[in-house]
Amino acid sequence: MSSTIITVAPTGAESAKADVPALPVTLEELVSTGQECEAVGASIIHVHIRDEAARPTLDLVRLKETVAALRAETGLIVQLSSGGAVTDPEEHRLRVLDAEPDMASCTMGTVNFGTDVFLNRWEFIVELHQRMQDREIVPEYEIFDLGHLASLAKLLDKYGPPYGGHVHCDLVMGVPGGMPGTIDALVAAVHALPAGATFSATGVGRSTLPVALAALSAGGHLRVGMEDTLTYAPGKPVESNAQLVARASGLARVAQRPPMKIADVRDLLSVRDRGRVAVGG
Ligand code: KMH
Ligand code: ZN
Repeated sequence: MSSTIITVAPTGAESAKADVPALPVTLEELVSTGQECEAVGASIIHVHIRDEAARPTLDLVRLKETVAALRAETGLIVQLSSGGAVTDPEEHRLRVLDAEPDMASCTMGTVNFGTDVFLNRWEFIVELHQRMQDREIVPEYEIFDLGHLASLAKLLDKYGPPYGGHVHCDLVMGVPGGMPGTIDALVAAVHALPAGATFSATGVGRSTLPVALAALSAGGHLRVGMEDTLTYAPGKPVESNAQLVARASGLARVAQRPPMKIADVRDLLSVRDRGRVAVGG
């Protein structure tokens, strides 16, 4: 493995703009964030959007505008979150696919999420997986806990591989209620990946750096961003998503696995070229 996929998750659904002024919440902020992150090594953008009051939304019109704008203004692979916020109903989460992103997340099971529950029923997961197969959207299987990899094995066995045939997972580590952001947990998860799968990893909060270093050592890829990390160093708030991507690119270079070119990421993950659509087009 010669280079590193860097995914940026710039916004998430959990932080409030009022608390985190640097969080990109408007379409303009998201596009400029995408451009800045692409310039310093990101190849995939994992997108949660906000409404006019900066609250999380899965509004389909806004999602379509977002996909079109990111395609027009950046070269990034656009991955929409089908996870949304813990309060989003299943039908809204399935509807995300109608925005025809390049990729979408597909969380492989229920997990306690702080004091909330991020619910992902088996039947819902199957529906999401099958709709992505039909629409030729590449899933990123989100793994919050080791048992989610057992569910992924069962999903692939019973319902077949995703569009393009390649399996890519993202280990989301350190969520209170999920697997811890430790090297032991990462190694256990890597051992349980489907044969031939690639993975990225992200460590929430303080586990960001240990998880990134462990992922690189284990041949994995990186996800960073303000969805997962708001503190750059003790007492130092993150200034921008590009700051986190630049640090990830630096780590990848030190590991002699520099950021992967977007065209190579498309090939590796079998992401379809849906063409560039003009904003508003
Ligand atoms: N916001 C979390 C409840 C995903 O994007 O697919 C779910 C999440 C996972 O962020
Ligand atoms: Zn997300």
